[in-house]
Amino acid sequence: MRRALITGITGQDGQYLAELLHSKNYEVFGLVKGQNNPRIDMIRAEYPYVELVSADLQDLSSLVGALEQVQPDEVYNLGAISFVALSFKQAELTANVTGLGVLRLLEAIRMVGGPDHKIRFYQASSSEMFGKVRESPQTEETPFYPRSPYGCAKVFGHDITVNHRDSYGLFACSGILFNHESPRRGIEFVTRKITNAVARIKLGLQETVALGNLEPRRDWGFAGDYVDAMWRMLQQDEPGDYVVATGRTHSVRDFLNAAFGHVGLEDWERFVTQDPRFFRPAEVDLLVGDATKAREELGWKPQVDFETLVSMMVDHDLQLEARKAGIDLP
Ligand code: NAP
Ligand code: G4F
Repeated sequence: MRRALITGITGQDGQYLAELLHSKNYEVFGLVKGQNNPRIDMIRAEYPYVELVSADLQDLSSLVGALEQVQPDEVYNLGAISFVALSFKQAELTANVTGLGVLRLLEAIRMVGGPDHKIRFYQASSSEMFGKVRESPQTEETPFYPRSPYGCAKVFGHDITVNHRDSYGLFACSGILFNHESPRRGIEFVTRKITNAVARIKLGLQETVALGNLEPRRDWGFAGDYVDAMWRMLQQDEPGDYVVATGRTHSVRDFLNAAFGHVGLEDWERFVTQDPRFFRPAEVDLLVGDATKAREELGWKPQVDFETLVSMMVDHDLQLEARKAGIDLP
């Protein structure tokens, strides 16, 4: 059995990747941080096949210890401070975890993986690195222009991954993933914030939702599709960097339209207010990716389109919120 270590196991992608690797007969190990992390119980209950290992991306010796214990064939580095808005308020923490954390993990792999560098490494890079985009659609060759401390940290993580591949011959891949969502998406991100509010408004549990800028456009895909691309990258003969995207872009306004429309509330403007607290010091206005390389070399293409994704998330939140409120759905 192959052994995989996932950092960020408690996050959205960590959960989908654990399921995928388990279905492929891997032994799955998940790195968890903290002394009484409330999300550990959720992982134990819902993913009982995942073996948990304690470490932190801010602590090199803990990463060396985790790798020595697990002896993985593959390491997927999904752990990060991943919320762009938070990165403006906690920039140093973000640089430390999201940026330097990648270097620490790569160095730990060099130490534990030995001269043969048997451990394959995946880095969760981000379309946020393109920031103020230099061209559209964005490809693996598009220059980076990050617009947030998070984006800057991800650029460092990407560059140090490429550097360790070039310098030490590590099998290290960087997946430049565009936004991907699901019912497991954190409630702080705009898609889930909207679908949860739509469900609660439809059920009469909430009157309005306060948002920030409605104009930015994102290339939104389904997280379950995107973890498959991560795995495919580590099965290639040679390591490389890949854009993973749908090639379609929608505004936050479009997302609102689709989400409220799904429950028959076409006049969504009356349920949405705008609050300066949710605007960012600098915005990424437009992201749209060209995943030709992933399609041609990995045989990857997205299975879930934008409309299906929105419906899936709204339906999930309707069930969730109705159950919590003791409401019987028709
Ligand atoms: P997420 O739900 O926010 O999960 C982030 C994970 O990082 C959590 O498991 C969190 O653990 C862990 N983490 C935070 N600080 C850590 C530390 N100091 N040491 C170890 N682990 C730590 O993120 P996601 O959406 O699944 O995304 C996965 C990765 O892909 C992230 O690196 C993200 O930046 C990147 N990415 C995401 C997207 C997207 O659209 N989802 C797009 C491009 C790239 P706790 O639960 O214990 O806090
Ligand atoms: O959902 P978001 O917070 O995602 P964002 O900033 O695009 O970042 C996500 O995708 C990146 C890939 O490009 C990942 F690397 C990153 O880890 C994360 O997963 O915001 C999307 C857009 C932004 O333009 C934001 O300004 O929605 C806008 N927005 C408007 N009102 C809002 C809100 N975003 C949030 N979170 N909350 C609002 O109330």
